[in-house]
Order: sequence, then structure tokens, then C-alpha cells
Amino acid sequence: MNQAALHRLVSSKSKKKDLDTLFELRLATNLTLIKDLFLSIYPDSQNKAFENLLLILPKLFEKRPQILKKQDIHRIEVGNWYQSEKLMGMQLYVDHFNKNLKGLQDRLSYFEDLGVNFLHLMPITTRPKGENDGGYAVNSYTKIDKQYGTKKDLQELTSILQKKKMYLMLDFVVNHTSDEHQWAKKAKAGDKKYQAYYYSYADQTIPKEFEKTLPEVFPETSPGNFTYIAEMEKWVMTVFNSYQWDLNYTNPNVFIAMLSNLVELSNLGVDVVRFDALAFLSKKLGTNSQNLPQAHNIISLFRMCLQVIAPGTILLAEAIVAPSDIVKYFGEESKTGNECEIAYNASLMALLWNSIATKKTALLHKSLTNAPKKPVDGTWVNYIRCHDDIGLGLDNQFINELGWNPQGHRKFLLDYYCQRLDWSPAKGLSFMYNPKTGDGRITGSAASLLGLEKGLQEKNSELIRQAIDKIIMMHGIILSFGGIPLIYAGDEIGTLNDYSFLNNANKKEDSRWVNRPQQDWNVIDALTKKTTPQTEIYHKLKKMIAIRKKNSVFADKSNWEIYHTGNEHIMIFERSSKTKDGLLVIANFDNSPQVIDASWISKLGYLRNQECHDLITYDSIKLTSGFLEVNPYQLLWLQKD
Ligand code: OTU
Repeated sequence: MNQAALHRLVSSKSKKKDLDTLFELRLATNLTLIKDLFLSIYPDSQNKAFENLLLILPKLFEKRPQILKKQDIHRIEVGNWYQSEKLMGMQLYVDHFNKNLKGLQDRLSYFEDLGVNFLHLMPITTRPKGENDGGYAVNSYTKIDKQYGTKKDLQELTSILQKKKMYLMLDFVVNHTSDEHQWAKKAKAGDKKYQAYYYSYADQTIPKEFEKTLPEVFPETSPGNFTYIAEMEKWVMTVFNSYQWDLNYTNPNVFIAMLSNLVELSNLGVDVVRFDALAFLSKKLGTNSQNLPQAHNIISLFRMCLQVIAPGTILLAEAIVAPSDIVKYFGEESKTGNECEIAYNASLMALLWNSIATKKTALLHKSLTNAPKKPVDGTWVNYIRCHDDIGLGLDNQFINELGWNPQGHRKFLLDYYCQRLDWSPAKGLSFMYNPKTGDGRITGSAASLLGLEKGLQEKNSELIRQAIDKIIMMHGIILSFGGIPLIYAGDEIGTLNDYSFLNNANKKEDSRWVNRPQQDWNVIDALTKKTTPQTEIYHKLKKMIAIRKKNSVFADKSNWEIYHTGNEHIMIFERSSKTKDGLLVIANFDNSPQVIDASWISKLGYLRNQECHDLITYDSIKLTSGFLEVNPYQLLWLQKD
């Protein structure tokens, strides 16, 4: 179909018939790809399972609300909307933010004031009453848990968000269900059909084989990867917690059932679906069962089917894995070339925390310079903190090349953040230390990890000053890096660790709860009334967000380049577009002022009459004898003009 004919169809938007025609067109265009992919994953299924898939595609489309079908077409026309500088995200727990979905709706003006227009709500569907991994053990993929409200509340919220041109991201826990999901219940009751939805074994022969090469995700609380289920008299694969059963994607019925769940979720008005733990979708004896080619094919099959039914919905890859493995989830290596549009920039996140602890940027520079490039149509979610731990996803080879010992270096980072060094300002906790491997991860809120908690406790004004500056600097980097910046709710007001989880039997073993605080509305109510570290952080962030949204150079479309300054404490990267727009981002990770030789800043075009112009403060910075001085933990956004 040519452009003009497509336009005619799209412009007569309101007609159901046209939207149906467009669906049929998409199906016709992608059918061969989908079929090839499906049969490559399920070669033994003959054509029966594929026929089932073909049958449900139009049914799922039929159920999609008209307004979303139109939005799909609009998004195809607009192109890569998710790369815009106008997007600004926040991740939050609905109950910790303001009670429930209605409470959230009452506080939408808070996001508007800050400039946030993209929300990631943590899981809100039904889950077991006791331990439930913060909702990542799902009893259902679409049924809203009573504590958050009803389906109607969610639909009301999404329609308001749509009107306000705000976006919604929800989780799709694609790798596992809880042990209380109806499929798991039927499996426990002996139903063979549903036992085949999971990896279940009558004895330990195969589980033991798997264990030889499977790492442990939660070694402290849930060692091993299998759980014996007495009702079933079988061993079930549970890679995460013992109550999270891994879905068996070698079974085509699992894929088809999960596709229905995915579309149902998308039909609720979700713009971005976060594919949780997607690196784990395929399991193979003799491997670590992460990032396997078959996992990529399964994700691609989801994407292709969604492309036909709900092309306006996009996917975020939650793959907290090595840099070279993360980029693969953009799809370039899969059979169709299509997987997720967005991926977490976990590498940048870990490297920034590494630079804070070491006060040096060499590893950051080396890793980013050598990192595999993402495709032009993909984008990052850039973040410094989230609800999870900080894993030390650093490349050992690069640590070695810097003359450091990887094991020793990792131990230093854990010591620095987990209160084992007197001089460290960080107040973090250790998470899932594995004595067998020496691996450990870190939990704690951004503010506590950056020294605000200690500073306030000790009434140490220098520590407090540095903590505020570090919080601003870290956020300034993710705001300008290219991609969607995702603030973790509470960080915009320097929220400290929340130790109340220690009193809760269902939470106390999982130190990630220390960084899942309640939103402090007392602080927020005082934002315009007094000056505190918290209000200072909020107002500075708000200003930077506004600057980002006004300047197209922040969009992911523009170029990105990192430079080496010769100063080991400084990070510099440039954003530039074909027009004369340019932005030079400079960050000092040291607690002393640092200087940079300004001659090459001049060559890049950021110097006029021996002055630089900072977008954040609107100040002109004068050079001293050919050097630019950068204060401790200062972030500069130098403008070309
Ligand atoms: C995700 O994280 C979620 O973000 C966690 O909150 C869940 O507990 C988990 O899945 C299970 O649903 O192990 O420590 O990429 O790092 O998928 C976090 C690999 C996790 C893992 C990631 C997982």
C-alpha cells in the first residue's frame, strides 16, 4: 500500500472498518515472519499450535478498545516517540506513594509540577498474602489487587493520563507466576496440562543436572533453583524465590496463554510493558540459562504478535546483565530483528556508583567507549536507583586493564557502600552475599548511599553539601545521557533509607525493602515554605527537567560521544545534533575542585571570549589561565551558543 492510500485510511480515523483493514494489513505483512519464528521455536508442534495462535490474533485485536487502536496508528505515524527529550519518568510503588490508584490520581499535579510525564507503577495485580517479592509473584496478570483499587480505577487513571499526554508503564512478569496462580493451583491438584506449564520433575535427576551450571539469584533466602512441591510430589523449577515458578516456554500453550495476558494488559491502556527478568525465558542443561538465543526468539515472537495487534505498545527489556548481552535485547541478533524498543542502562548505573566510590572515571570511560552500540531505533531507560539492589555489573577485563584486581575491587565497592569503611559516607546494606562465589550486591536509597543520611546524623554540613551535589550530579547525568530518565520516587526529595522492613516478618530477609520508602508528603508540603536539603534537591531537579524538555539536543536522536580529558576525576560527554545545537556535559566525581585544559573545549566550540555558558545556572564561567575549574561534584551543561 502506498503512503497516500495509507493516509486515506488513517485520516478517516473514526471508522472501525478502516482500523480492521489496517490490522489485516499488519497481519498479512508479518505472517510469514511470525510463522517461521513460531515453528523454529516449536518445531514439534506441527501446525496445530500455530493454528491456535492464528485463531486468537484477531480475537485479541477485536477486544482492543477503539481509542487505543487509533493511538496505535498515530504512533506508527509519529515514529520513535520514546526517544523524545520531552519524556521524563518516575518509578513508584502505588501504596507507598499515596495509598492506592485513586490516591495516585489525586496527586497527578505533583508529577506535573516536577515535570514528570511517564510513570512506572510497580506491580499492582493480585499476589500471595505473605511473601510475594513486592508483587513480582503474580496470582494474575491483569486482575488488580484490592489494596490498589479496581480495574475501573486503573482504566480511569489511564484515560486521564492519556488526556494529559502522560505515559504509563506496567510490569509483565513474563518468566514466572506465583505458586498461587490458577495454573500453579491446577498443577498442584494434579492436572497434567498445567504441570506442563512449568518445569516439573518426578525426581531430582534433571534438577541436579541443571544445578551444575545454574547460578543462584537469591542465594541467601532461596538457595538452589528447584522446590519440592509435596501436593504434586514433584520438583518445580524456581529460579527466583521458592514461591515463583518458572514458566515453561518450550510448551507452545504457555506462549499463547501469556500472549493473551500481554494483550489484555496492553488493552488496559499501558504504553510501555516492562518485560521482567526476560533474560531467563529459556532454560538449557549445561548452560547458565540466561541470555540464550531461544530467549531472544521468544521475546521476538511476543513483539511480532504485538506488532500486529497493538503496535503502539512498546517493550522495555529488564535485563540486568553484561553490557554486551543487554544490547542484544534490542533485537538485532534475533531472527526478525525485533525485540524490545527500550532497555535498562544497567551498565551506566553500575559504573556511576563505581565512580562515586573510587572518585575516578577511568572505568566509566573505558567501559562506555568499548560498550557495544545500541541500534538507532532503540533507547535507554537511564536510572541511578530503582526498587532493586545495585549489582556490580562491571567488566573484569576492564578492571584488570586499569591495573586493579577485579575481586579486590568488588570487595572494596561492597565495603565502601555497606558500612565497612569508617571514612565512607555511604550507608548501604549488603544484599544476597554469596560466600561460594564472593559475589554480593548493594541496597540503600540514593541519598543514603551518597552520604546524606550520615551527614544529617552527624550534623556534618560538608557531608550534607556533598551529598546534595552528588544527588544532583548523578541525576543530571541520566537526564542528559540520551534516553528516558527514570527517577525513583523519593530520590527527588533525598529520601533516606527506610529501616521499617526489619520489623516485618515477610520482608526482613530482603534488604531491598530498605530502598522502598513511603513518599514523604510532609517534605513535599513544605517545598515552597522552607529551605532544607530535601527542598533544594527537588527545586534543582525540577529546573534541570525543565531545561531538558526545552532543548531538543537532549533527545535520543542526537549524537553521543564521550571524551577523555586527562583528568581522572572528570567525566565528559557531548550531545550534538546536525543543527548547531550542542551540549557538553561535565561532571567532577572528586571532593576537591578539578581543572581541565580548556583548549579542546574551545576546539569543540564551547568557549566564547574565554567564557563557557552553563545551561543549569545560566552563569558564564570565566577561565583561569586557560583552565576550566570544576567544583567538587559539580555538574555543568555547557551550551554551544
Ligand atoms: C526483577 O529483577 C525484578 O526487578 C525484581 O524486583 C524481582 O525480584 C525479580 O525480577 C523477580 O521477578 O534478580 O535482583 O536481570 O537482576 O531480573 C533483581 C536479572 C533480580 C535480575 C532481575 C531481577
